[in-house]
Amino acid sequence: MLLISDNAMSGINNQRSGGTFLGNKIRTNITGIVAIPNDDYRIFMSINSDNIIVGTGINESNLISGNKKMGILINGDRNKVINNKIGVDISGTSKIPNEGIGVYFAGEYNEIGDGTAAGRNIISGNASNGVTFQGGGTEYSTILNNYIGVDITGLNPLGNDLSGIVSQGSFVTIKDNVISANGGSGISTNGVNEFIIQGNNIGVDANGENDLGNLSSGLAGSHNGSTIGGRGTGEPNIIVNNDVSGIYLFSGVDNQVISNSIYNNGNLGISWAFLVPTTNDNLDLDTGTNNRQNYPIIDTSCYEVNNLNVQGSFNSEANKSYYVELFKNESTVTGSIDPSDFGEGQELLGSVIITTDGNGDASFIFTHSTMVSMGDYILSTATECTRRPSGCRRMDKRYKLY
Ligand SMILES: [Ca+2]
Ligand SMILES: [Ca+2]
Ligand SMILES: [Ca+2]
Repeated sequence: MLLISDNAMSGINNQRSGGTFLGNKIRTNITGIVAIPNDDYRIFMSINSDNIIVGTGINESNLISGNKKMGILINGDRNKVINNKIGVDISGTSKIPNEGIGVYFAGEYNEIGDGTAAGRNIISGNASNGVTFQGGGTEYSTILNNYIGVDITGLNPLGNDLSGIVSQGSFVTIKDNVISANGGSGISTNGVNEFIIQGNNIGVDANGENDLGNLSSGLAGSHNGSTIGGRGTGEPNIIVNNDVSGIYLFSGVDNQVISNSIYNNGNLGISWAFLVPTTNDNLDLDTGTNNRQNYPIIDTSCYEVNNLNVQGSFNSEANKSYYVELFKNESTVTGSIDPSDFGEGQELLGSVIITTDGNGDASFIFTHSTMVSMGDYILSTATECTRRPSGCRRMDKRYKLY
């Protein structure tokens, strides 16, 4: 174990390929509970090469906290950052902020966390973003099963001051993380493409229970062709309690939003248009964010003896198939019931696939046998099946169940 503190330059600056760094404490004292003050404006670890492993198993975790700039900077491929504490103390329960980003990487096949609980990084308490990736060459990199903005238990807030993850690269998978209690958005994107966001708790603790909302949106920005959630086991995200929207996309097309639990966010569950709902247009010829996909209309919704029956209609592009998902919002989750009559989707009830006719029209009937409560709201989304789909979400107070 090394104590790497009070250096005039980077704690470690690796220009070689290959290597492992284990059990170090960087910029803290030997007990790992206080930062060592100094005037060093360098970073802990600069990796300008490939195939470096930072941390592995028990007792091999690095403590990377209290630095004047970033915690870890990676400009290379196939590096692994596993089981480190970055921006927190040795116990993982209080902040020792790095003054810059916790982990920054540019390069392909980099791994932040390995998907296991043992390999999880705690990336919290930093004075900037938790994780930032950038550039055109971030393909196949993964951010798996980390705690970003919460403590080592996953239950208490230790937010990074800005966003949890800032994505300025493409083809990155963000899966099974807790991304909560950060000062900006949970995930912020900027003109990126084809990234996958699945199985994350965004704005809530590791158990999916207590409110640890991010102070902006759950996911906000500009991106194309992304997959947010999915129909497979473990693929939907929980996006709740965030101060602005659940998902707030400024621009970009072909983003699919499937089967996520989105509720109790300050504004809309999903916003394609600067925080105001989009309106439907005949044949859905309009363009813009996610091509302003039309939403389904719930015409009737009735519930008796544990049987919910929903009948709806839909108009979009002619002769295409759409995947309609039906959600409910519990009446007690007041943050999901928006003044606009549009809302959020707390619990997925099920789905139907419909095909529009030559006029772009389709109708649907959905039945559901499990319990919904009087006063709950029913809402729906539509996602195009045949190409990279779009999604939209509507809750209408008229279909409150009495
Ligand atoms: Ca809301
Ligand atoms: Ca439209
Ligand atoms: Ca359209």
